[in-house]
Amino acid sequence: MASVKEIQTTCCYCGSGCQLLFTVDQGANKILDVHPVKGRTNDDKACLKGWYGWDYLNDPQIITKRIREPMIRKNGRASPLTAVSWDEAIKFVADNLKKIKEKWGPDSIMGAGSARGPGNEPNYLMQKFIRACIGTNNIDHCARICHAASVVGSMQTIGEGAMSLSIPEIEDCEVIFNIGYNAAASHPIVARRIVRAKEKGAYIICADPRITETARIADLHLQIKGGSNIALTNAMANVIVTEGLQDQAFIKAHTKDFDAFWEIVKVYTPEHSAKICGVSPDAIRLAARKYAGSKHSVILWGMGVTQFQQGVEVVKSNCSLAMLTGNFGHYACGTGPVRGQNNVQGTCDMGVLPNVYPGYQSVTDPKIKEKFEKAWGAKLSDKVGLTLTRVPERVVHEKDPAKQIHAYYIFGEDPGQSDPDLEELRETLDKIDFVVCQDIFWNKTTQHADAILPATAWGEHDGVYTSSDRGFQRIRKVLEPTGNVKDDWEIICLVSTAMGYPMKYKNVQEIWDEMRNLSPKFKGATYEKLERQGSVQWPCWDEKPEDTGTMFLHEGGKFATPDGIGIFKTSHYQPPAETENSDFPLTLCTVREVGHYSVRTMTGNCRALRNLEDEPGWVEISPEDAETLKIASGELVRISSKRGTCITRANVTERVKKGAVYMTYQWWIGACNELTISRLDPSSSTPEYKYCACKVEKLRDQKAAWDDVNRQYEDIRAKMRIEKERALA
Ligand SMILES: Nc1nc2c(c(=O)[nH]1)N[C@H]1C(S)=C(S)[C@@H](COP(=O)(O)OP(=O)(O)OC[C@H]3O[C@@H](n4cnc5c(=O)[nH]c(N)nc54)[C@H](O)[C@@H]3O)O[C@H]1N2
Ligand SMILES: Nc1nc2c(c(=O)[nH]1)N[C@H]1C(S)=C(S)[C@@H](COP(=O)(O)OP(=O)(O)OC[C@H]3O[C@@H](n4cnc5c(=O)[nH]c(N)nc54)[C@H](O)[C@@H]3O)O[C@H]1N2
Ligand code: SF4
Ligand SMILES: [Mo]
Repeated sequence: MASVKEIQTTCCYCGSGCQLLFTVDQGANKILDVHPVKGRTNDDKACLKGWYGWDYLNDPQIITKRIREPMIRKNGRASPLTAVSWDEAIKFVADNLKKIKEKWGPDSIMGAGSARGPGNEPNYLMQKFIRACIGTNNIDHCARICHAASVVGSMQTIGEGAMSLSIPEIEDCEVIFNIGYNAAASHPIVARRIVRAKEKGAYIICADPRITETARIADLHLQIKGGSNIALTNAMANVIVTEGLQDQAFIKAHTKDFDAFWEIVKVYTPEHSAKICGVSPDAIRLAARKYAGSKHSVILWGMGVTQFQQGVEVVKSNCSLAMLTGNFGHYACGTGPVRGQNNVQGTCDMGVLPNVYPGYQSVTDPKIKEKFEKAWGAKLSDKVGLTLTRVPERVVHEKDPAKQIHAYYIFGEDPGQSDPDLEELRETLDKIDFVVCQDIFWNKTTQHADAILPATAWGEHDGVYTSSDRGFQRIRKVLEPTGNVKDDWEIICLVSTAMGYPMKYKNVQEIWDEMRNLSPKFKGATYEKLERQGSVQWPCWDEKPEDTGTMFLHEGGKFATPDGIGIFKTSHYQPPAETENSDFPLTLCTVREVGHYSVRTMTGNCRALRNLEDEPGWVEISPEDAETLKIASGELVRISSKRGTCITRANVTERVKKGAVYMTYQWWIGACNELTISRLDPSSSTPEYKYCACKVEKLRDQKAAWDDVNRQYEDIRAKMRIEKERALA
């Protein structure tokens, strides 16, 4: 008799937080069926990644393979990675980190947490390890290269960095202002809510330089020039004030600094901004009137806002637009920075950031520090730590060894694929004395590691994720892991203990409870409540069953700032750092596609998803540019910037405007981050992934180009130590 069991868990890809039901033959340790079931955010739906994205658990070895043994380089970077016992690997990591800490001090060590498979509990431990055992606040994660600008900009205006509303509320909004967000590809299950809102009569405004699916269903598509967001949002505010459409009572009761805001905004008449944005003044007027015309208006935004050096400024401007029109503090309105990864909201919640402990408690507040010192029995640093995008500065560009980063502990991230300007990143990794990778797959970063610690994947461990709308939800173990792997939390405990700061837990729930007791905002979100409710949205202050969590923030206009008052802020427009020029006449913007996910270690190893799309990816180019370059759709082309070059296929499409090309960052051969610029937003340190200058060249000998692609594919597979036959279609 097969021991067949049904187990519900949360999807491991995007922040939509869909609920999936696995049917498992536990005797055979085999998945029999997976389908979506009703959850708070997803009803009973999932996108194709939910349906098919678990195949990587079978390790089909298409682009990379699972790591099953701890590995170290016994004699420095030039020596090979060899499999060793856990004891030897842990000792090796602990000894090297200890040596570096003694020689160069705690601030010479950097840690990166993971917004992906591991979940909240191992991330809580990761920041605890870096802070209490190493003794530095140098801890960060991929939110930095993602929605950090949303956190910083929202904190400075409305006091809370997360989505103010919930995913289900979106369908009851009357006006959706969608700016720099492509839900159909990024959060398909959020996209359904946008479609439903449309069906219920909502007016949809889409500001995006491309014709996305949201643009297609929008009532008004503002096809603005890349990098011109703030000229648009300032002009919308200008129209609202000039035409007297603002909510004076809300402004008076709940906000401050309107006058300083107006000093900037008054310059941005629709006529002035129209020239910067490349849309008509009347379209801007219409957008402003519609947006201000409802108390159920929401602004949804994504990477088209944050991944610019002016990202934080646009976020502040978005929050100000919502304050200006009284669109905060009640059902179906507010601000929606829709967090990308399955657990990027959670990894921020857990304090895997250089400035805050779990629960967004400042590392510079002496009382808070004292609380954590007491709880953790360690002396903690009151100095804000390093952001991960500034690691290259502190390695390649810092000449004083005393100020350099000497060790990098990378837990569940692949900067070797996902960070900008990969040439510089590789140089950085190569110069760092000691690099640790704790991952489930061989990836581009593991190539540079001195030690590799193999972890269990989503589906092989328990825990909690936080969905984009502040919803804590359980993940559950579905399969028994195979190979010599350990849970992420256990690995961190072993390293910490070996370094002389003992950490010991029975299970993830014990870690969760420690975290809750130190984080007032999350205190009430017990495992019991999570079981009972399925999802608990923070803040949830009280363990009592009556406190079921919080659907929307800033109720009644009371903001999360210290005095409860919202602060108007915006900035003047600045062009992107690197603009088109005679050598590089096109602009490159990098985005995502629906079937593959971030660095693709996981979706690249799911057969159904691989069959949809494979290397070397695509570059979207306008018919006009393609004609000038004599490029046909499907042809291989070379694309280059000042920093690097790669081969990809041309997708000639009317969805993009002349002069601008788009790549997705999922591809290892068509790797757009060889080209991107590492220019950062000064206040959030988020890179300007969405804009740099490039050129596209026709490749006359297509056969030679395909041979090159195939060679590169084989080379990658060899580096990832794949043993299986090439499974390419
Ligand atoms: N050009 C360009 N680049 C970008 C972007 C862009 O728009 N354009 N977007 C950026 C954004 S928004 C983000 S968030 C980043 C994402 O970049 P990353 O965070 O680097 O990418 P991910 O694919 O999410 O996963 C990182 C690693 O986690 C590992 N992993 C998954 N589950 C587990 C687990 O349970 N345990 C352990 N130990 N490891 C696990 C995976 O194998 C993978 O190696 O990319 C950024 N890069
Ligand atoms: N399938 C899949 N889903 C994912 C991911 C994935 O890799 N694959 N990654 C996840 C992650 S980490 C994240 S952060 C989210 C991100 O999801 P999104 O925020 O949707 O990110 P992008 O697709 O990078 O960019 C959004 C849009 O910004 C537009 N844009 C570019 N420049 C500008 C500009 O100057 N102004 C405006 N207004 N728009 C501009 C682009 O054309 C694009 O349509 O997706 C998550 N979901
Ligand atoms: S929408 Fe996101 S959470 Fe839902 S199934 Fe797709 S990838 Fe998973
Ligand atoms: Mo992201």
